Amino acid sequence: MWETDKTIDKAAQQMLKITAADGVATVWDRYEAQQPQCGFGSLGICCRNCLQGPCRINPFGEPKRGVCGADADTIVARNLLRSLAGGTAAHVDHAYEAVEALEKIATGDIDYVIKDENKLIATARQVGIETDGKDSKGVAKEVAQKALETLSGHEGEMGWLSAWAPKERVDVWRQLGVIPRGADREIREAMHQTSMGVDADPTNLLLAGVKQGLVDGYAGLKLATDIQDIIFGMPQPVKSEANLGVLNAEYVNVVVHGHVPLLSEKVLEWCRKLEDEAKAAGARGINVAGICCTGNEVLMRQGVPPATNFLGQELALATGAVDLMVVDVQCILPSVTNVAQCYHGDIVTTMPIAKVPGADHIPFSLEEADQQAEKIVRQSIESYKKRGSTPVHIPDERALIFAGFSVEAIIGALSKVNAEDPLKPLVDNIKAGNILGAVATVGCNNVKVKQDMMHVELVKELIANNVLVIATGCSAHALGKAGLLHPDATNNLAGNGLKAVLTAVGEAAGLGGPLPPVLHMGSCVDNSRIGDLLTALAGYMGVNIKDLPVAASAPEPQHEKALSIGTWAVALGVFTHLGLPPHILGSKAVTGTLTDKVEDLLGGKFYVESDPAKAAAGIIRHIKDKRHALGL
Ligand code: CUV
Ligand code: SF4
Repeated sequence: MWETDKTIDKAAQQMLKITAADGVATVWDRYEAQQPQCGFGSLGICCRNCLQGPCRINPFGEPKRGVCGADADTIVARNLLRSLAGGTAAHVDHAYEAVEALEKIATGDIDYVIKDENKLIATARQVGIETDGKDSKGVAKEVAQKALETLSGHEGEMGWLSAWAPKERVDVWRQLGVIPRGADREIREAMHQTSMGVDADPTNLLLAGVKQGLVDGYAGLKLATDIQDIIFGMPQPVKSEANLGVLNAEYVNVVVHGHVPLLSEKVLEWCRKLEDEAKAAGARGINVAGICCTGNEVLMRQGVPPATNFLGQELALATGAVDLMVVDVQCILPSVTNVAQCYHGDIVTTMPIAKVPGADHIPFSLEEADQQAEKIVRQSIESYKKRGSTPVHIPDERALIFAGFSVEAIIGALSKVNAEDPLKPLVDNIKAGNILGAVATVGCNNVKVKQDMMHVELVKELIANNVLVIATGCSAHALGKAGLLHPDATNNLAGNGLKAVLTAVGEAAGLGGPLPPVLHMGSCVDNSRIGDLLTALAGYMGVNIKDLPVAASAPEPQHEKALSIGTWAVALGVFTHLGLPPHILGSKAVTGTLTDKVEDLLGGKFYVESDPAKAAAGIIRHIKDKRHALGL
């Protein structure tokens, strides 16, 4: 049963048998072909930042220094800072796309609209814009202007951070000298700082890493979420289904994959508009499904079913039922074109910075988004016509899920229990111990971990112990496929205290049953929603975020983005579990700082544990300690 060693997802297991029988390589095969992976790289003690290298440090003896004299601590810290800058750049560039769209909406140059005026006004006020007597386009213009300062301001404290971060945190960060200026300046500085012959001080490099975490949190995640909510609307609870069984052989199947909803929302619109053309081509209609975080975006706001998470992207194509996969940026395996060629379906890239050999490229622009989305959807119908006798294997696996839990939606549900004071029922139940604490599970799949296993086993253990779980990213996908985004999981798997609370809230909110034990809060950039929730909870309880009985976990982290998000969480004061170590173990100093000493400075730290039961125990121990310190 080799396929059960690779993934716990039953649909993925079926598809792996098919790709193996057909001799089509997947991410798991390529991982095997990479064994053994380089020990120096794994430990982070390889440097190729200048042409005198590459230099490698021998962890067991000589040489202890690179050609220039850099030692293991310097090299590890420098490599980590570069990774953090890489992850941060990805989120900030994503946020920039949304800001640019808002700016062009304000000037009337594009066919997007403002869907959530309330969020626009609330955002404007929070960042210090006077809104009285201004129309929404005028306000949008000023919000976009402020956002651009956060992205590219060269001096002063980052506006989006000042507007949203709790005062206690700002003081801590100011003391450490890590409050960022504009995002672009900080990312540029990190690249400079890590270039040959600049910074050799591991502590200074790690503090610069904290700064990147703050850039990621405020100029990446928070800014992207805020602007996307303004343009596409605030998520509200939706019902959907997850896993490859959401593909339908009788329909034209379009898969949206990547991260930025500017394109996927338009594609969805055009799939609805061109339904009749699909029918004329012999299909029953057009079926849209999502992969990775753009899948989460259109799930949260439109109920589009997620087909699979990161490790399943090739397997979706191997069903033979995907007529077209349209991608934007991030987490796209270059191998998708090869798999599509072996089975069926067109791969369409859309962004100037993300092309894949063998794919069709239809450049996306805000000005011509409609024409391009129309073209893409038409191409999917043409591709459907060519499906012909391609064998189609769609695993009969799909789980019912609930998603769309923005902070506003959660408060909305709680206000059905207490309209005047919606956070009171939640906090009362935390204080009474019915809810032990809360954990956010976030982030990716990683081929080094059996797909979804860490996410699912960890969360089952947490909810059985009355820990409320909120989830985003590929973690939410994993939990959805495993049935944990559904009220039945509350009834069957949650501890009695948690079950009682979720049932009371669910019934008051008119769901006719409990809320799911895991609340799906969105994509990776929507981790900002988790930050907002923690800020609100701490404010309500009159304590600091670092004192709350909460934790974060990236059980199967893969992308540099997961590291920058995790660093932001630690900077907020959150105990942050990683199911795999980053490439830092070659420096005892760096590892010791991040998993221990940093707690004295920031209140949060990293905790690495790859066994789900042990990780759950470690997280629960932390939550109990925090409860104890609060006198609970
Ligand atoms: Ni942004 S970053 S594998 S899609 S969560 Fe999924 Fe989420 Fe990690 Fe990529
Ligand atoms: Fe080697 Fe120093 Fe150059 Fe890195 S920067 S490759 S350690 S000489």
